[in-house]
Amino acid sequence: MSAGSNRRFILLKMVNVIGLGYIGLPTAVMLASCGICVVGTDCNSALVKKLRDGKPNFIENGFETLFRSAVKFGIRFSSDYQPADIYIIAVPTPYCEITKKINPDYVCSSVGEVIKVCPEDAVIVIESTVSPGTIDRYVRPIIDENKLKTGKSVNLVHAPERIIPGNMIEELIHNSRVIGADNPEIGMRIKKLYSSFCTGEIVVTDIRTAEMTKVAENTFRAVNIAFANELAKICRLDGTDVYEVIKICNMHPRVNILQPGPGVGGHCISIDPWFFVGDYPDISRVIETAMTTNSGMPDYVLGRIYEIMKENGIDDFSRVGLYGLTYKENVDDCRESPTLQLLESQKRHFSVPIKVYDPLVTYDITANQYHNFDSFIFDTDFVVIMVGHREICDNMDKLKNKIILDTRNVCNLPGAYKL
Ligand code: SAJ
Repeated sequence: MSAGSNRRFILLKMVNVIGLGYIGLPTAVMLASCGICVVGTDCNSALVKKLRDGKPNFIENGFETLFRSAVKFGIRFSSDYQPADIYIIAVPTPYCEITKKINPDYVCSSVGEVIKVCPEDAVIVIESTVSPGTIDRYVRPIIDENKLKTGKSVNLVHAPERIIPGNMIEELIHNSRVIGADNPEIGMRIKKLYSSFCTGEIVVTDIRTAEMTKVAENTFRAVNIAFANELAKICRLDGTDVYEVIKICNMHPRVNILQPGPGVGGHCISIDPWFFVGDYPDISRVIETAMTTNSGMPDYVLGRIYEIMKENGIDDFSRVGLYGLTYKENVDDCRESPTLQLLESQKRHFSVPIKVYDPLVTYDITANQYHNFDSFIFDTDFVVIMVGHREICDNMDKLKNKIILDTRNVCNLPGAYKL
């Protein structure tokens, strides 16, 4: 075999995953654990170094074992884009808070870097969530312009992920997926790649449909949560227990209401639905209202805190504590966290920041933050459960003599206030 054909052989087996965050890294290690040659690329060189030193950067059930297996299979990490046969781009897609439209800059700059190093006919798979039409509007022109300049063609695919933080590895294996491709043959090739670890059904469709399904799924969940939040407020005024109401409603074969909470965080449900509002403002009325309802929940909780303080004769915040900083239970991710939103809002009204503690946030992220559960409990008379981490569920007896506002319905101590 000549050097050239040997190189081609290596390239055919090579996947370069761009962006080693919550989606890119698990996907990269999963592929590598299946024996596929993978290089993970990230612009954060400190992260690359950590990964090279064998230290994964987040906690997920089963992730550490998978990471070790990927290392054994030879996964590599780099700050540079690599010549490869297939690229999987999993970089963030923020939105503009004013226009509510997607900011595709990270995706576009990654694609721009990929086309500098990729061989002819490489496949670029966008895994990042994008608003419907983003690939045609922003990504395709980069590919087309490059083809005009260099004559090099590349194939575009959109394969949005569906995994849930907290159960990522299980879901990576078992969830069904969608793959949108211009060319069905390329779609089938990428389906085969994902089938190396995914046992769920993989539907191949066009790019536009794949973009739409991803944003529609997250929007459906956001609207359902908003309904639960609104119902919680209605039940409160009506004097009924919203959790009991939802439990009974959900026994109906065609009803499935989600749970109310202190707000919606994370990088998906709290952002993706805004893409519809940004692009279709006149017809996304239900979605816009739902998103506004969800974003108003941290303030609603702050109002409840104030009411409960008044009822119990507490007139300053120094003995009040928020349990939980992450956006939901048993994950270490604080992006768009309802607790941080509540603290932000509280800062505008009162000078002393409320005490706060989260077992999974070991670094300082806000003022008055505790790193020890017992000291936090000792220093507070009124505990607001913002996140139902396993730790608090297993130690509820420590809250026995406290005033409690339970925004997650995890506490059954008598007298605990609910949303
Ligand atoms: N929440 C509630 N009530 C509920 C469920 C969730 O208030 O009944 C809150 C959570 O506490 C959290 C937020 O909503 O603050 C979002 O959490 P989540 O568990 O609903 O969703 P994510 O953001 O962790 O993951 C979602 C998932 N999408 C869907 O279920 C449709 C996941 O499958 C996607 O892969 C992910 O978004 C993504 O990356 O898009």
